[in-house]
Amino acid sequence: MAFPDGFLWGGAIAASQAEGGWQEGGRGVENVDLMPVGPDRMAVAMGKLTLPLDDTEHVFPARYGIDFYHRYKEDIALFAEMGFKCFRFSIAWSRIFPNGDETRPNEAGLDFYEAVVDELLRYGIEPLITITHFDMPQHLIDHYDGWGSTRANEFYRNYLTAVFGRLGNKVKWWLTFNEINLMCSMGEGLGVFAEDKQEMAQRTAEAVHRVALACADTVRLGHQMCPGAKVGCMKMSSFAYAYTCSPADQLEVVKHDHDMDTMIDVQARGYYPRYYLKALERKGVHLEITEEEARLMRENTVDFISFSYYNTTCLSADPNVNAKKGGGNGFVGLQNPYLAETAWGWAIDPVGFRILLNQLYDRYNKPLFVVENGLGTTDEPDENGYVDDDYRIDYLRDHIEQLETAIEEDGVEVLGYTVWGCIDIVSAGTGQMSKRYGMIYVDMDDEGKGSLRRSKKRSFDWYRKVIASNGADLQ
Ligand code: BGP
Repeated sequence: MAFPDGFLWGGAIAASQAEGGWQEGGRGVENVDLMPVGPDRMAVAMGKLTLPLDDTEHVFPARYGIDFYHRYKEDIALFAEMGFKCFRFSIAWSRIFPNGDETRPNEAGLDFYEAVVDELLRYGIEPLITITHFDMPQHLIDHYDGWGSTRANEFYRNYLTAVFGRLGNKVKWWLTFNEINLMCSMGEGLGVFAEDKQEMAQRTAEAVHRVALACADTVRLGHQMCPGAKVGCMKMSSFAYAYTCSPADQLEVVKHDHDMDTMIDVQARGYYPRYYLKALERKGVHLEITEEEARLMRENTVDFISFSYYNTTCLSADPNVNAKKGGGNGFVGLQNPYLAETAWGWAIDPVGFRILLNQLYDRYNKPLFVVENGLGTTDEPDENGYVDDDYRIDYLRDHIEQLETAIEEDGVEVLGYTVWGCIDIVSAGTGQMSKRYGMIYVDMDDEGKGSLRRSKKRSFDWYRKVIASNGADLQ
């Protein structure tokens, strides 16, 4: 059998897309609370538009999510019924440090996560915790420029210490920053803003370096404070093909990969890749790395590599290429004429999944963990809330088959597989609820209206059988 004993089948969510309860338990305001559903969402994320906290023109889904904050017991019971071995969720930083710069943690926030962990363990489900999934206390952005601040590492260390201190004896699996390559690809994602281009480049590199140090700190403290802990990094897959076999197109792919690999290379190898340092030099950016920092990074590399995989894309060096723009997670290239697409225009590419698994394993020679994969689309429930989602089963089956082949035929070492949005949650990219990934339907619309009732889709029973047979029964 391809899947090893103890393979961690399960599902994944993130705090800002599921929890809600934004003003409960002492939680502070976060950047994600100010991101509305609809066309203004990305402008806010990019710092081009600032909405006041009391804005009434927009709907802000991170404030209510799917109310996991109050319903986690009911939801975890459903995950247990599916037979989950593992459940990935993230901690909202502002539940632990509401403003981010306090010296003592908010105990009520820690209580909440400990209760979630205890509930999972009660069913024998391993928690897999993303320490930071796109969120940051808004106070740190307003008053300290986020990761642009020289105090950012001190604040983050307090956060890590509080979380590991409370959960370290119960949780073995940890992830540093979600999709760190996306988060670090623009200064705006780090809370850094500057009018002048050169200044922005300099400040972004400094902020990125603080994030790299925070990752090393996470591994160091995680190993120190959590017995037997495994700490991994998390990459947005960003897999691109050359649009044609022209060498110029292939070179575009190499450059793109460099951009996307930097933060994973750092965490896996313990130092910056030369292509990154050369790129900084070309931009006239000076990055100072002290001997102590270099040692911290060198001595605290991650134990495994995790990643999200939804789609692939294509790149061309020709600005006038006759091809349509494609959609995709986090990064947009050209449409691939060989592949079908989802309703949101994301190319469906199960073989690309196998290729990526091979590439990552060849590059890092560390175990992999697939922590996000799934189909985001609309569902039509019947009057009982049941959804006949064969299309979702097809997507998942095709990907799991390729995963199996990568393990069995290519010898890739994989620790687990968690379906993204195993219960319907709010989309990170668009803020829509109508873009659903779940095997559990949640009755709520894009405005946040609905009964929030949970009901099973056809994929619920299908996934239960997949897990029960350890991947042998995919029918
Ligand atoms: C990744 C994120 C998730 C997630 C997923 C699907 O980028 O880590 O938070 O939501 O993609 O994207 P979307 O929600 O935009 O469909």
